[in-house]
Amino acid sequence: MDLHHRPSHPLTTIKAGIADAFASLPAGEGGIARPKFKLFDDESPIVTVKQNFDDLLAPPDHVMRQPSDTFYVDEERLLRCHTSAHQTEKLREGNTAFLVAADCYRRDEIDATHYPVFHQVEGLRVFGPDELPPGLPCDATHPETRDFVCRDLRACLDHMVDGLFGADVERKWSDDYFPFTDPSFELEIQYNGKWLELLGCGMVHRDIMTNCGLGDRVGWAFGIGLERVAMARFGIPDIRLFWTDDERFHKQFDGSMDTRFESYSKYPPCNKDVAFWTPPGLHANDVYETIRETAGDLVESVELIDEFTHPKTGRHSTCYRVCYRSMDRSLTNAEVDLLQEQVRDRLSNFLGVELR
Ligand code: FA5
Ligand code: MG
Repeated sequence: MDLHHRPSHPLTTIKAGIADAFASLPAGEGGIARPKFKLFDDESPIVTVKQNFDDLLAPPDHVMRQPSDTFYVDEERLLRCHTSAHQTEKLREGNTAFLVAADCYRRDEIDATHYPVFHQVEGLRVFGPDELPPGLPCDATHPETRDFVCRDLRACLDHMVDGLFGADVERKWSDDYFPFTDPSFELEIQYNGKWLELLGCGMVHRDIMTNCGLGDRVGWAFGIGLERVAMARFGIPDIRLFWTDDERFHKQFDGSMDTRFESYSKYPPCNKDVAFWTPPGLHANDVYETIRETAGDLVESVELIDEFTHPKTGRHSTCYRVCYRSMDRSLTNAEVDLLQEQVRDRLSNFLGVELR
């Protein structure tokens, strides 16, 4: 479950892109310096009900508390359903600017954009009295202080979105609700003609600050889903692909933010070899062309795997491996056998080769 630790995995790249954005924030309003955000990305996925819900002020009847929505380990412990589960312990440990990257678990619908395991990055920033513009009280109920914290949150997240998607991407901020932030917002971006929900965020609820011994401080927090970002940024069509061991997926990613994923079929391939005596002057492209004419898009690749010249007769033999694979369905053996028969017939009838 440590996809975001695998070198060059798209989720690792997005995590790094987010960390980079928070390391390169422009100065805040009035030139106020930015703190250094510490990255935690090795927290155990098993957390307590207290960490995941109670400490975050989730009401007793919150839907996510139900075993139908969350994976419980026992009555006291569960697989975290969001990285917010680490907010209060990190605050109590004295961290005032940090990111938490981790796998999260939810019983959710399973489709192209939902998966029971996904990844989030949490971000949290605490402001002390000397980090607010002059004259603003460090008071979470003060309207101007609230406005300032929300503006700062938005500026930081805008900078992050600039880094992940470019400054031109269209964004939409809406009010949202989370028990642990007040006020709360959601950010969507325009992607492929649709609004894509990227993250939830808000001003850290003052009761949380108080419970963590920070009643005289204010702060903001956000949580962003990494799969959504990676799918949009790299053009990955299905969330299940993050879990594949297929080299055709992984070899496309090298840690660059500019990768455009090229789809390949996920249906099983079927290899068939064909060997023949090659008449002088026959070009390999003629072989490829003949096979393509016969089997069309059901051919994924044709590869020359063997060739030799007979020591006595001087005749030349070649062997090609044809990989059959449909982009949209599983091919039956009978179907592939028939295609291969047709390929063999054509090679002998049209190219005049002698099959071996
Ligand atoms: C939260 O999880 C809040 N903890 C976010 C937050 C943090 C708010 C801090 C305020 C302060 P939400 O359930 O909306 O919020 O999930 C946040 C993001 O995680 C979503 O926008 C989405 O990108 C991603 N996400 C949620 N569920 C799934 C899923 N099943 N599969 C993939 N991504 C998901
Ligand atoms: Mg949401």
